Amino acid sequence: MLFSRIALIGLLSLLSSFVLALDPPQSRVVLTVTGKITHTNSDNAAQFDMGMLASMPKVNVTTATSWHDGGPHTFTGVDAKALFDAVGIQGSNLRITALNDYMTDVPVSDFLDQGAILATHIDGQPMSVRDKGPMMVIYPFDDNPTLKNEKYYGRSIWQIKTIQVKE
Ligand SMILES: Nc1nc2c(c(=O)[nH]1)N[C@H]1C(S)=C(S)[C@@H](COP(=O)(O)O)O[C@H]1N2
Ligand SMILES: [Mo]
Repeated sequence: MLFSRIALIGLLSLLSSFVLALDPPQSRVVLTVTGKITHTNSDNAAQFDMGMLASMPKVNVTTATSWHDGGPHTFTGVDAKALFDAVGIQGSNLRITALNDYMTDVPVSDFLDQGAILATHIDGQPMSVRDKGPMMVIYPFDDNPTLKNEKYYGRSIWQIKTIQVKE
């Protein structure tokens, strides 16, 4: 009886580790998530290549921004909720760092309540590094003009490289 209970617990934890497991990246890592997360695929980090990001649910925001010419553009990105679930997020703040070492803190709630997205595509095309890619935080500025201020401009970080999940 005791043995079967131990066996059952062992089986369940084995199953859940399969269900929760994050596959290792197969090509160049474009995003590394660290900090307060429970699902990792390398040393204390969850690493993503473009294929892994592409396989996640997508969200769109159509808006003009101060950094993109020619009026509104449609930005497409990974559904932040899916990314947060994939890493087993345990905190409510993100310290995001860019390739140029620019850094900003973005509350998780900006993605869940303010409609911010982690954009990887503009008008259907992948965002190249010279075009503020591979990933940029985009807020729905046109839908919600109260976002048009320095607080949210400062959080609109492009060329994202790492996300550290904090308390
Ligand atoms: N990667 C990266 N993202 C960034 C910045 C930066 O220097 N590098 N500057 C931030 C700040 S402070 C603001 S106000 C906005 C606009 O910066 P800009 O006015 O220099 O275009 O982008 C934000 N995103
Ligand atoms: Mo700024």
